[in-house]
Amino acid sequence: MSITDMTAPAAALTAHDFHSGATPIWCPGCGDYGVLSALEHALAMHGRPPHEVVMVSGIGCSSRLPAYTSCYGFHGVHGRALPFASGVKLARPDLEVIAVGGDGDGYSIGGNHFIHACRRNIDMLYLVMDNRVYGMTKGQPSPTTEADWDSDIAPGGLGLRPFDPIALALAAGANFVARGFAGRSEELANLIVEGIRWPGFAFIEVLSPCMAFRSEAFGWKESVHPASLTVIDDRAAAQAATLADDGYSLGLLFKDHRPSLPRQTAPLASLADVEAQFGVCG
Ligand SMILES: Cc1ncc(C[n+]2csc(CCOP(=O)(O)OP(=O)(O)O)c2C)c(N)n1
Ligand code: SF4
Repeated sequence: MSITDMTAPAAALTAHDFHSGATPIWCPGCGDYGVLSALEHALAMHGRPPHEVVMVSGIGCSSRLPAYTSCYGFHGVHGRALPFASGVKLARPDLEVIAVGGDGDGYSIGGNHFIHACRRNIDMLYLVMDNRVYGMTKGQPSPTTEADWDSDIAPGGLGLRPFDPIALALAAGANFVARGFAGRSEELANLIVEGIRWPGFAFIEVLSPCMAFRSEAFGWKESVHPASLTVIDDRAAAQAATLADDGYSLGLLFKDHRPSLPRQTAPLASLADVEAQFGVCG
């Protein structure tokens, strides 16, 4: 490399730089295409190259996303994206860590990890593509499915009350809580950049319709609307606004400033370093 090359400013990144070249096998019309596009644009705007970004996922259609990006990726075990992502971030705080997955992955089998990730506040982005159904395993209801959602697999509906992931995240202590929509890719990209740059755990619930098992979710594009406000540093007010909300408000809903983990910025050398981070005694 010549001296001129070494001093030349790095070329601006584009969304294309974050594309792996693998063709997604998602169904035509799946909302996850919009999320992938928004994420690639967001990463380009953020400006860190693909080799400095780690994408972690569990299992599900949505959890295939890391393979479609050129970043480092880990497609792991169902419901375990967050513990793995936490380990990566604690060991390599110099890397940008993004965990992704579906509502089944993150709110059912991974629900416990979700609660504790909100509480621990490790610096990473968690993007949940919520289609209110298990897409990959052919349409079982998830924790966000409406009680009366009728399908071949659950005739008449399960009769179980869904929970609101935004309310749960607030109750568990999350400090950056937002909702996006796969069909509004540009807005979602801006929200994702904000989440990546937030110094702590950033949670974005993305409404991402499953066309194969919930084609009525096409109608979500008529239901979504901008949130009337972002609540800052007042968790009780944010919770009250969430409980009064119709569940389709988009944008940054809450942010609160609280110190995040890890507190060091250099890569950790050993398990002892990780234990010291968490105050684990021998
Ligand atoms: C331990 C374990 N239990 C169950 C499954 C079966 N399984 C695979 S994906 C999935 C649900 C996926 O739903 P979601 O996370 O909402 O993703 P989507 O496919 O809708 O994007 C389930 C139950 C599994 N792979 N591993
Ligand atoms: S089954 Fe649903 S979630 Fe899975 S790829 Fe098809 S449309 Fe997307």
